Amino acid sequence: MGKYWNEEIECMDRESMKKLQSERLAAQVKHVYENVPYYKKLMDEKGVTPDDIKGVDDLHKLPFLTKADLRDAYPYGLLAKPLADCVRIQSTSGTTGRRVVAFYTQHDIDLWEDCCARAITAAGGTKEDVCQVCYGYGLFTGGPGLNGGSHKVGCLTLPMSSGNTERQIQFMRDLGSTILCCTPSYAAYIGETLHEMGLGPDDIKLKAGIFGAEPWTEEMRHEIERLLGIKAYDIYGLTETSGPGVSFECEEQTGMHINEDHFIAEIIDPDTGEVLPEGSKGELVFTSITKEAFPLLRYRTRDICVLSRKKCSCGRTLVKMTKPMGRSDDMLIIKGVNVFPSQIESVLLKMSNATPNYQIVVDRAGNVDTFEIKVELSDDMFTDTIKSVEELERKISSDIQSILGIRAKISLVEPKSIPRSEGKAVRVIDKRKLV
Ligand code: DLL
Repeated sequence: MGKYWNEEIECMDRESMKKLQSERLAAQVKHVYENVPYYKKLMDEKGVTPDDIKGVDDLHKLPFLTKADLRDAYPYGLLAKPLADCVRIQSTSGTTGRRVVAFYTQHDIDLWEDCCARAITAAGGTKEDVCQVCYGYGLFTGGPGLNGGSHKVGCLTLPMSSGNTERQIQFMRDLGSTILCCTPSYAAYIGETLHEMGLGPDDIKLKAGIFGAEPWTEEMRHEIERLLGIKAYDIYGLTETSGPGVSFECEEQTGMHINEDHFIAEIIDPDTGEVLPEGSKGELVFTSITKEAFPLLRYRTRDICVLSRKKCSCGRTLVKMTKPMGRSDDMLIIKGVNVFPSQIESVLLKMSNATPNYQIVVDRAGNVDTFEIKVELSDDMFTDTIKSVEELERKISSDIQSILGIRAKISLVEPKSIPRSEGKAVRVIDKRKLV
């Protein structure tokens, strides 16, 4: 097997790709207009009909879709196929209230897994490889997506999920894993644990890793490569557009190729919605042109990045996106989980003896995120017994964990001790310097 999973598509000339995208886009717009009343309404409001969308050059005429639309339409309002034709749902990590539920037909799963197969192949994977998947399995798309891609390529697949790191390393050694798929922070943790066990890269057979789902720096890439003795490849995606595999890195490691036969990418000004020319930094917007059950048109990802069509030495012609350089909303990714400050606020508002004055402090210890929430006590509570303060701390901690699925260190602080700001409150202090 060569270095491409689908050479015809991955190396297609621009003109042919645009033609393919245009045909698929026109058919997709018709499909959603006829099958999703929510979309029909949005398009009618904008005065656009499927006849107006003949190809990629007409894309800008379509309305945007946002996370707020997904919430409004939850759970079935954006389904474009009968439920009986759907075979799977997946969902975003740890978020209640803002949960995104994505639906898949068998055809959608096949396409998604195909995208992941391209990523694995670009990282050097073949049917000779042993692929250890330590992304979470379940509603999160990481485990199922890379698992499916690994099967397609024909690798021996180890569906490990995350956790129990020493056992991960033992399997890795016993079965001779050659490819590792997980979040970059977990990869670094596996690397550190390997060294703590008195072992090093020579004691394992790993050659490549496929890491994504959260921001990571070039420094972190080098650190993981050194700890595990591998080449580390980035992979990007979001639940709304299937999951991982929307874009993937090749051996040049200078950005991720977008699977343009399935997703049309645009960069817009997040404030005005204006489409920006290639090379501009702005918000990434995706239109999925092949998905049947949950085909989002002009979906605003809130991820800020730059697109480039500069020739790539790998031979692929698929447009490249930089690593996301931040977000145009307030979403944080902590320990791989998407966290909105409003979720924390909603927990605090339910407590009569804590105030909604809080500050989230995120940092990195080694390569692991730390997550602390400072909460101001009410005046009454401040003079209360230590026992009742501890009880409040425990209650906040368990409510946060049940909503987010991750633990936060709760620090109850004196009334009025969190600095007040004259403009917007500074709710988040992110010391991780990820971009
Ligand atoms: O994180 C899908 C995924 C799984 C991607 C495994 C890669 C590997 P969500 O939980 O919906 O889906 O989170 C999507 O995560 O909008 C980005 O902000 C962020 N993100 C995903 N990949 C990367 C990456 C999965 N490579 C949100 N670098 C996206 C930086 C990333 N941020």
